[in-house]
Amino acid sequence: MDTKKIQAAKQYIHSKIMEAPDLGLILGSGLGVLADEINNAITIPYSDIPGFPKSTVAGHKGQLVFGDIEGVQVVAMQGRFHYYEGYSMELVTLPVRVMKELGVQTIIVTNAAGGVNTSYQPGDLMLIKDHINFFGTNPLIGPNEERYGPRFPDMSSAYSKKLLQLALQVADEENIRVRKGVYVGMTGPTYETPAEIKMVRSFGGDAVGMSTVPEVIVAKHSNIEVLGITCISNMAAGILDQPLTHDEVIETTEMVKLKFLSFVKAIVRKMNGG
Ligand code: R1P
Repeated sequence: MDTKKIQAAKQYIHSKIMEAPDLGLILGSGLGVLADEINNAITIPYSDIPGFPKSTVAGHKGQLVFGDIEGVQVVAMQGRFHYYEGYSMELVTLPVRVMKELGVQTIIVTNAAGGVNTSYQPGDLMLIKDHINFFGTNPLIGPNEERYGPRFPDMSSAYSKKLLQLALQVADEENIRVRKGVYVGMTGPTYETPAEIKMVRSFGGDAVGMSTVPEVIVAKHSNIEVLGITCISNMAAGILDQPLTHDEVIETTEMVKLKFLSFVKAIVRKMNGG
């Protein structure tokens, strides 16, 4: 882990912001609209931050937005980095390390993913109760920095049970139907084959995507509490007789954006005691 890179990014960001964030928001494909809801926003393009890579995927703007939502100081990643973009696991997860350095204690990680559970429908929101790491690698491989966390981190509750309960309660109060399931992370950039989806389902996966798992591993390593929200953007391969496209992913997230926005804002309000 390149601690100099983490410190350089932190110092640059510190010179630009007024207040340290408590909550981090990692916004998935087509879900960056949440950052537009931030009050008193200070926007920092990734290209200005030392060591930060570029966002290359459609639906990922490529900037950090600081400010407040529902009275909570947040930093939102309007666009994330994916392993398939050719970035190392270290770079994919660099923003999580930087968030920790800036004082973030909780992260809401979001993504668009294919529905593997056949009872799901495109447009559903799924709270992540657990994940399966199918990347074939792990962002913590390499020398361990004890200052951040232990060599062998416990992953038995990577997704905070407390926050999951809080989100379920909010869903109930706001009358929003949510699912609760297991997110399976694979490298991409190919969408999965029908045979792979059958395997994922038999392994207990409910949704499949190409992100989130590395970020959550690094967050958990440094003792950040995590809530995960997936937008089911399409059904995974082999369920419907139609090809999968990223355009469809973006279209579905556009369709559910109001539900997604009001859900996350209500969660933040509740986290803040509201
Ligand atoms: C595929 O359509 C893209 O959408 C999802 C997949 O992981 C992949 O990057 O993006 P997010 O996980 O960033 O939401």
